[in-house]
Amino acid sequence: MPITEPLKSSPVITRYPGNPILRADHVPYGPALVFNAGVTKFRGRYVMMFRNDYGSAADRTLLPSRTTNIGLAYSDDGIHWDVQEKPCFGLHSEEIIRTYDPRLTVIGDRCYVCFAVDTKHGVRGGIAVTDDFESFEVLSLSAPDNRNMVLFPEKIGGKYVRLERPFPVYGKGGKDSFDIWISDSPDLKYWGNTELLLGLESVPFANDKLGPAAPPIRTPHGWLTTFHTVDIDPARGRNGWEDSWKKRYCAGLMLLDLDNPYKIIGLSSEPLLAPEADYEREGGFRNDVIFPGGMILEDDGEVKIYYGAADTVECLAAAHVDELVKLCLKG
Ligand code: BMA
Repeated sequence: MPITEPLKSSPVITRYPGNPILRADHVPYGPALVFNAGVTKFRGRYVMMFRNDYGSAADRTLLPSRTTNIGLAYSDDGIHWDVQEKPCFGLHSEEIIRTYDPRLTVIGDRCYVCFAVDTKHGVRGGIAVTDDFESFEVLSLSAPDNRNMVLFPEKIGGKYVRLERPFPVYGKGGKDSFDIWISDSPDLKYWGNTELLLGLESVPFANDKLGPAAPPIRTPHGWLTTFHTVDIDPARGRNGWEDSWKKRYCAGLMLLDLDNPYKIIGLSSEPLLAPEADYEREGGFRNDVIFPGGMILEDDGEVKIYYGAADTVECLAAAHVDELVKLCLKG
């Protein structure tokens, strides 16, 4: 059933007035789109790994789809970015088509990157580690189809924990209907204890699929984490560069138990962010898409949320951590 209610962003969150904070023309190697970044604070500065796709709205034979790099930018304030000269990461082989949608988590003194990999035999979720954003060691690649992985920033009960989103098409009768799952690992290589965390039916503003968004942050009340939600309406038509785009992506928010993140202790029944701003709704490759990939808790309680908008630009919004927790607990 299409979602007929208008979807609005929560009043607790404010978009940065200078959005977008990163666009294709900020990047020296000429991509068409810059979006879906992972962002964290690492060794005293903000670091962003962003997705950049090549292509053109004008030349329809060049629609972006399979031509993706991952670029790198640094910042002292989390708002203004110094984009590095070259893309920094991507797996390359006969089998691999592209690497995309990075998410960054600092654990101890190392930075871990979760990413999606399209291969000739399905979509895999990968985890790599880096100390300098120049060399990366790949620690694990999942079985297909799985992606949208995010790591918790510390071990819980002696184990690493990740959220993930497999897409069991066959088991769901051949249609999209995807949920968020959770697994743990002793070493970030071998993953198990996999359980369903959040089913699509629990989110009133989604009817198609969910996926983890930015990696969780610790609060005294629980692990706070965003997720993306998708609703589809077959009546929607052209809404971007492609002939047809029927989906809308919003951001949702939930709170997980600190000692047992397999347990949801709060879930907002309304979107945290729904597409409303021009740069989220118009002129993009795929309009009406909000795709958070980074969340940073500042010392004063401000939470910065970084998100890709319309699969075209990277944006920032902020809220106070207490307000976000309240939103989850209110239900
Ligand atoms: C998802 C992913 C994201 C993208 C979104 C909207 O399936 O491919 O990278 O932002 O679709 O196109």
